[in-house]
Amino acid sequence: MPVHNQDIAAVFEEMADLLDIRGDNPFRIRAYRNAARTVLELGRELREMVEAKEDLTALPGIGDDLSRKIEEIVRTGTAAALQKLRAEMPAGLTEMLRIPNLGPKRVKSLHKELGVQSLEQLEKAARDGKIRDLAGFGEKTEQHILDALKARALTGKRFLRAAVTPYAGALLAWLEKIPGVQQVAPAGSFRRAKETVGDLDMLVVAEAGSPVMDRFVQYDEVKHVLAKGETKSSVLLQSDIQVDLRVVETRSFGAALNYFTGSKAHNIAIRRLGQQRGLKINEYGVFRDEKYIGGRTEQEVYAAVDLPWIPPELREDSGEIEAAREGKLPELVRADDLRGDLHMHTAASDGQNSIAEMALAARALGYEYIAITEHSKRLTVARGLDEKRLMEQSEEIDRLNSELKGFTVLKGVEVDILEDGKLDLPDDVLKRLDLVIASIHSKFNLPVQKQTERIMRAMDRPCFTMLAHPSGRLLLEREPYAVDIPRLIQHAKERGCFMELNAHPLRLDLNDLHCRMARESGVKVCINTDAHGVSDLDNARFGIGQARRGWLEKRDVLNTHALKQLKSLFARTMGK
Ligand code: DGT
Ligand code: CA
Ligand code: CA
Ligand code: ZN
Repeated sequence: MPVHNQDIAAVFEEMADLLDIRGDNPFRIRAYRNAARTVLELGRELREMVEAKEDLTALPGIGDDLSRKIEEIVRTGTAAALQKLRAEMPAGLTEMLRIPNLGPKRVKSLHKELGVQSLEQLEKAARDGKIRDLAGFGEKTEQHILDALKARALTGKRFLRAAVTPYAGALLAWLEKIPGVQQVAPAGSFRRAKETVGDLDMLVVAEAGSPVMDRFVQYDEVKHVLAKGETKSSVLLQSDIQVDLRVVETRSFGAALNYFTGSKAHNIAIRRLGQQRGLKINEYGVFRDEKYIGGRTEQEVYAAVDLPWIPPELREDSGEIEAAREGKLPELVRADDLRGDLHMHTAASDGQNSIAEMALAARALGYEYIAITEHSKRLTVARGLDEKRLMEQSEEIDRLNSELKGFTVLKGVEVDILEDGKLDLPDDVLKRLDLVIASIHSKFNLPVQKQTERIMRAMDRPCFTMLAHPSGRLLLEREPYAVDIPRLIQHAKERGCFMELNAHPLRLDLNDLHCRMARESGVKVCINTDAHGVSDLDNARFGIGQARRGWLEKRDVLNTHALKQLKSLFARTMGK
């Protein structure tokens, strides 16, 4: 891994902290802190300056000693002096520094006065009420420490995007109403539409004197305040979701939004493009020779490095920058491109509503068609349909269609793929339907080759329109089964059938990479909600987010097509 300026600054910061805890010479400590800042704000990579044998002592605050240390860090990734300091001090002290509200001064006094040298001892001291009596602490700080330790135990915990969405919406609306607040935006993985979110990042532009931070930490849903400052605060909501809020100036809004939207890899790549042009790009703006030249909008940031604006869902440094440079960014599919939903259940199997109720709800969303796709008989827990009940349902759909104007209910099924790759209903029954969705609900543990071949055999049956939830994963709950998705995509291409992107927030299956693969192979992806009730139809938006992360355009998505076109695409998959 090449060493970046941030890495060098991090070494100096940690050295300053450790020296501070040890009670070292304040001038020495300040020298390291200043050096860290110089390094961070430098518009060029020190690594390159070292390679070019440039004189680093020409930089402000960098003397012989620091210049040698920079060379050492570039060469080895760390500094022997830091290793020595770490070895001299209990490891727990460094960890304690990462707790918001605990700076070197406080860590030092916890260590000296109470003998605390680990997070466990810190927690015990706080629980025993020993910390409140230390000079400079108090009861409130003691509680903050306990809260932060709890939050720390929770970090690593992730939330479904769908679980944080209502919280994000409510908080944004509430922030907007605070006096002096001019602009509010979500950032981070949430804005990139990742299927799971570690914490929520929010950005605010506010006039000077706006009470935004005071109000933020008083928000109803706040359980703990983890840190509160003028430009940055963090809280834990009742739901245990952490929210980081940053307040920025108008002229920095675009630059900050770009920075805090990430991903980190994308940021680093953009910043490097800036460096190549002699620009410094950070969360405050775009700078040439310390002079602000832009950053009010994200467009200004991208324009500074000769790129068009890049949609957040693509910002993973996985080819989007090259595509942007060549003018080949995809025109991503949008929610209002969808014309229907082709996977849903009704009360006939394990759903909650009637066919008519599903149809009316879908029409209210602006759709032109839906498909009813109940489970097949094998799935007894879901009251799967046998041939007789399926044919009865067909008649009900015919009756309904004759009443509905400008809206069509298609006849489908979600048929189980049996262990040998046969389908759970006979071909002559399936043939009478408009489409056949097939999926796996048993034998998840087959070896990868067997599982893949099982599904390929199913695809080769005379009636097979699309494979539903292809990997079987349940986010945060169940890993995908072992299956070779690229091979399935290839087979779907040859067979002329389709892949589902199941939009259920727990599934989002296909994943983004496989969506991209399907697009590149020319296999259309169908965004289906798998709704079990009318309110589930709304989940399509999560499928759209995932499709966009997968670079899909309107034409790559099956259910953006008009009914007529759809029917001819289906006919080929139904042996017609
Ligand atoms: P998450 O919360 O784990 O789902 O993922 P993110 O992407 O929201 O990550 P988070 O909350 O840690 O940080 C928000 C954004 O801030 C991240 O996407 C990029 C930016 N960021 C954070 N730390 C760094 C860093 O060390 N370097 C750079 N270049 N950007 C960073
Ligand atoms: Ca985040
Ligand atoms: Ca964050
Ligand atoms: Zn289903």
